[in-house]
Amino acid sequence: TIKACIFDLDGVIVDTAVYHYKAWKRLANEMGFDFTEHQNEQLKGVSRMASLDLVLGWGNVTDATDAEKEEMATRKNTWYTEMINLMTPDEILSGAQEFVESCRNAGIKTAIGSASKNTPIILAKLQLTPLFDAIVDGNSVSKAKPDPEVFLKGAEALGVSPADCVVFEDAVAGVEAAKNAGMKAVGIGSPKLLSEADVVVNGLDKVTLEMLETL
Ligand code: G16
Ligand code: MG
Repeated sequence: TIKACIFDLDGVIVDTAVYHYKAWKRLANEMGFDFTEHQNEQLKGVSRMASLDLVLGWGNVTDATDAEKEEMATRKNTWYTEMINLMTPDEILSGAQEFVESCRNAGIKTAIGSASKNTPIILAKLQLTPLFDAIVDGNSVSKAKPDPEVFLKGAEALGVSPADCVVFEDAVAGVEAAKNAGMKAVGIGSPKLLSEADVVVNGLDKVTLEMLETL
């Protein structure tokens, strides 16, 4: 039986991808190139520095030093956090809050497992922080998804064994990370893309507690 639900943040609880896109695009534009929203899909679930490497690759920027890269990532994050600071609970994705609440009411533990270092501020803006028993994010992990570290740390913090956890993920690398952790995975998004998941739905508004027992 399922004892814990671990939720990815971006793309599952809230759609911050649009803000990441605007901020990365601004950085690219300042450097004299551009990229598409389609390319931006590849940045989902990917850490900040790995995202920067992808963006620089699209602009054929190959000569940036580590110090320059740090400065670019900081510049992007400043624009990103300006937008994040304006977020309100209206931006919580449909059914997300209700589903997390239904888990808690059923005695199922809840955690966030995100690559984002901005997780604390995002959860605060959405007024969701108290709904999670544990928060594991980009500030507390050293290995990015598909490494299972983020979800294993979540299970450990909750005191639940990995086999009794379900992960909710919108990114291919995130579903892989859940599977690498020995957990069940519910994909949020395209069944074609997230084929490694045990089941795929298009949002938490489509998930029920009964569904969890069939995984
Ligand atoms: C999220 C986003 C990624 C972003 C990463 C790091 O992951 O999906 O696009 O690059 O966090 O974000 P930050 O720059 O805020 O540390 P997740 O795991 O919540 O989907
Ligand atoms: Mg995500």
